[in-house]
Amino acid sequence: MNTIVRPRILVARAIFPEVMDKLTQHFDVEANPADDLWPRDELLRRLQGKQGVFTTGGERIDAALLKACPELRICANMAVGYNNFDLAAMTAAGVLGTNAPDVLTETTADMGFALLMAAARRVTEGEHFLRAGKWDRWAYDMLIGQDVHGATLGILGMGRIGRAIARRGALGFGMPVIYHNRSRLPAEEEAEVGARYVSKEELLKTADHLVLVVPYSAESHHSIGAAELALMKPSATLINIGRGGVVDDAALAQALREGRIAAAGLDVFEGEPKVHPDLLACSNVVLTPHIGSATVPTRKAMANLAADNLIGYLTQGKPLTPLNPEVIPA
Ligand code: 8YV
Repeated sequence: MNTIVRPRILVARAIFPEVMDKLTQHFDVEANPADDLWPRDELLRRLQGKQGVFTTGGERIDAALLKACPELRICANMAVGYNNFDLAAMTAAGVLGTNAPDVLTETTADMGFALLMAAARRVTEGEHFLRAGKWDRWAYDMLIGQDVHGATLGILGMGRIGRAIARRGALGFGMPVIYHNRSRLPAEEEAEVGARYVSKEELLKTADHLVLVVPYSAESHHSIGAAELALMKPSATLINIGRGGVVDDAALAQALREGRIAAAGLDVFEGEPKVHPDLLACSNVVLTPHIGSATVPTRKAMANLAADNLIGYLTQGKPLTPLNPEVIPA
């Protein structure tokens, strides 16, 4: 009698039970229900003999890991960003990488706007003030901030999420929208999202609210540092929903402390989950723990997409959102 050998996969973090159920219909699954953060050597050990791994963005997949796990064929990230993957090393090793694009675009754009509004209108600062029992009278300048409607919205990084933010600003808040990106959008796309292309310098000098949606890479490291912050208006706000490391957090804290920009809203940090102590000490920054995609429907859609990539590739050779399709056997 023939026994069908099912592919073996590792799910590196705890995920939705229904997604685990779907995976176990197709694979022998080693899971992590306790949601432990496995040290690298434990991840390597658990990956032995596995053909696939479900990652969530925190697990580094590089040449050394791939060499130590020769049976691995696919790493499916439950994130649109994949700076945890050394994609060149994966391609060289013939290992497929997949990410989770599109399903989180609108949710993450909502979060960008939430941070923008909270920072500009000093929402969390106001709440802390109230809870601390400091609200004992009206004052003409109590917690006055900056307008969002009609102000100039700047966007650095005009991918899917950048375009969704542009649409919100232009259509919902009557904001003139300017952007800078490595490559300029075609004219019809610019018109559709209501955005005008400018140089990075003009973006920094002109934006009232600047939203960063840039992936992290050696090239984007500290794209916003002391020199860039110095170009911004003292009334401006800076929002980062892209990746930590795109902003020099120490330089930003100094600019906020010295009032060289008005406020910031940050969902991502250099070296997260640690947050620079100087940022923690600033009252004019809204801080959230990397929750840009954290809604029930969106996190379920991301987990399902990662699972469907594993199922599609390991059972039929057909992943949904491959990053290096050149490794897929013809
Ligand atoms: C993820 C994200 O939740 O998709 C991304 O790139 O930043 C978030 O939506 C996070 O990366 C999981 O680690």
